[in-house]
Amino acid sequence: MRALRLPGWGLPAILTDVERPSPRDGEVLLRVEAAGLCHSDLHVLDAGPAGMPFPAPFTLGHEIAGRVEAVGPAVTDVALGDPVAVYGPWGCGECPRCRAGMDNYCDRRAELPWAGAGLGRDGGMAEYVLVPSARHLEPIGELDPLQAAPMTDAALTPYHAIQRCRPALGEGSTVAVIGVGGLGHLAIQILRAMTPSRVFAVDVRDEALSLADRCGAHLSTGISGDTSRVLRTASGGHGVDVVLDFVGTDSTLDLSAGSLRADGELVVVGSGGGRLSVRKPGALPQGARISLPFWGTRPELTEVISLGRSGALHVEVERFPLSAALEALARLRSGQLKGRAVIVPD
Ligand code: FEH
Ligand code: ZN
Ligand code: ZN
Repeated sequence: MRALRLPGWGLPAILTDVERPSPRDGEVLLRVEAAGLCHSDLHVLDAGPAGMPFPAPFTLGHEIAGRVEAVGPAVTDVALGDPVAVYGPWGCGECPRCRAGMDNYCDRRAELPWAGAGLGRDGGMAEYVLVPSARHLEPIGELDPLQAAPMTDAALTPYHAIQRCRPALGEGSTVAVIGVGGLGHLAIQILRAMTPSRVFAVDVRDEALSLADRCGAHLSTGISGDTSRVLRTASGGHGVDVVLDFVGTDSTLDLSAGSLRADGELVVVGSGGGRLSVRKPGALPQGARISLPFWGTRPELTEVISLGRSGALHVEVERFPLSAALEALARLRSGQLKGRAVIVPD
């Protein structure tokens, strides 16, 4: 079968043929219908020879939707042909976190030779994908797989981040969404669907700010030396209650700190590698809380797919056949994508 592979750490991705896997005890084989492309795939490809804490080669793709093609012995909770989305952060399955459906915070992460689908284990940028357990499969019903696949990360990650700071997102609150890309545009929709908070979108690109407006942002603004003043003014002068930083660079973290209300929450979602000094006195306001959420939980994926099926979420998708996956990677890297690239086996 065709697959987009990382052949080894520090090597470029290749489109190649690999053997189609067969499910063993407890495993499920899916025929892939869609696989989302994420900035983290670039981090995987750019990890260099030292790589990440799991071995290569493997097939890329951690945002997956498809249909059950075959099941291994003892698998009873899915049937052939079932349309499903895949929960991507596969943990050990035995620790208290995994038992609570929080594989994203598995206690044994450091011991595992993988982080999940397309992350040390073969992922979904292929014709078929092997899922280690049916517990990772979420039924999607009539939801378009090209919508469902990116929701497993691009929607699940902001959903998890938002759920963790819901108490700060009540009536009269304000929230800044910094970075209106694959995750940010869904964050705006989730905030509008689930909270009364007023949403301020920040991005450097005009087309991203237009997307923010379409997604329901109450205000959208570019990034300049004046942006924290704009956000402070829009929030009544005291700063925003929550900042969701989907970029995470030095400049966006500085902007976040300068825009946050006292006792506000700074949520760093983006892996831009930026630094922010945490000291008193310092750039952060009194009472500030900082969090670095990662992906989302298995129960939250059920909630996200339910939001998707209700029509409350719409993913801006740019479709690519698997045969053009390397072009999709190039377009992601050059910042030319409008929305989330989704790879479809051809
Ligand atoms: C996936 C794998 C590794 C790092 C970060 C990610 C995110 O895309 C998950 O939301
Ligand atoms: Zn991702
Ligand atoms: Zn675990």
